[in-house]
Amino acid sequence: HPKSPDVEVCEDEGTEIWIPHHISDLDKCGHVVVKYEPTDDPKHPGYGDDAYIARRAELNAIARTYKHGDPLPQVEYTPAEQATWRTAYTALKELRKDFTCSEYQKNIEKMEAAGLITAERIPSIQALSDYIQRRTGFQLRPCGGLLSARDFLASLAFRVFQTTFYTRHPSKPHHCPEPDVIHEILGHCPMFADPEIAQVSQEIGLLSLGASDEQIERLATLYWFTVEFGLCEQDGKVKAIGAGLISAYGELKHACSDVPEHKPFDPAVTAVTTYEDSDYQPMYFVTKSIKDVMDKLKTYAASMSKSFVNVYDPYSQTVRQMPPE
Ligand code: HBI
Ligand code: FE
Repeated sequence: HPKSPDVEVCEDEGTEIWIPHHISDLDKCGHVVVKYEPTDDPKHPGYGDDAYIARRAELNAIARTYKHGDPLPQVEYTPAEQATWRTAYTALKELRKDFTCSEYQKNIEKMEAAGLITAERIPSIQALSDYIQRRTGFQLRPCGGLLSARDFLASLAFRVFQTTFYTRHPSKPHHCPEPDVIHEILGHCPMFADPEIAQVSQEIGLLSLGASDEQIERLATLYWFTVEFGLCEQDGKVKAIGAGLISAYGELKHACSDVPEHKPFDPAVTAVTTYEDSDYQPMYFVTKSIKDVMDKLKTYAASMSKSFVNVYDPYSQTVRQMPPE
């Protein structure tokens, strides 16, 4: 089910919504939402492809057995999956200079120079996780598909990013209606190596812990329009900061063109804007910088009605709920 795994009364702070307190509690935050799956969506490129569906299910099943502290699964990708990766990677590399933000370019270039990301094969998720952890403390853990927004956002509070392992369908190497490993690696990983995006992501995660369903919806929308589909101004142009754009050949060019509407990022407006998750966005929010996202998020957070604030202690990898000051 899409909500929290179970409901407990937290005696001292009075919230009735279960939250993960320790990073290992994320083992209970893997609830999958059925949406855009090849099994039941005729628009999914893998619809009706039994071999693809079986492979996707196999990789999701491996992901779901993962427990905090386990080594990440070392998947042997097939030659066909490697070919899909190569096609997507090569095409996106061409667009990088013109359409992605400088933070992305700097980080992916470093990862390429270190031999972590190459055209030849799908990178090791463990090696990427180790790399990102050294830069921003973010780590990757496997998940079995699209998660409930509550579970997905909760992990961000602990600087953990839930990562899918299956690849997109080979007939559509430039697009996938759901997250896939190519989106995670090319879209998210280099951005999670950026300290400011890491901070924005964790902040949204912390705000989500113990939040009402309505607040979760707003925070998921903020995440969607920034970390996933955000644009920023750089060198007098709009450039992608969002992973959903950076990893999608068609939508990346569309987003930075004059076709869609561009509005200034303002959390109070952005959080209540409905988004398109089955086609290109008709509208994108543009921020001055990633730091500007963080500054505005802080102001927005102060306006949320909350009876507690969540504080993360990185030494114990624990979240504590404190009375607001
Ligand atoms: N689950 N695995 C996964 N990946 C996502 O990007 C993701 C998700 N669940 C919910 C979700 N994104 C969106 O609701 C975000 O806006 C939070
Ligand atoms: Fe994503």
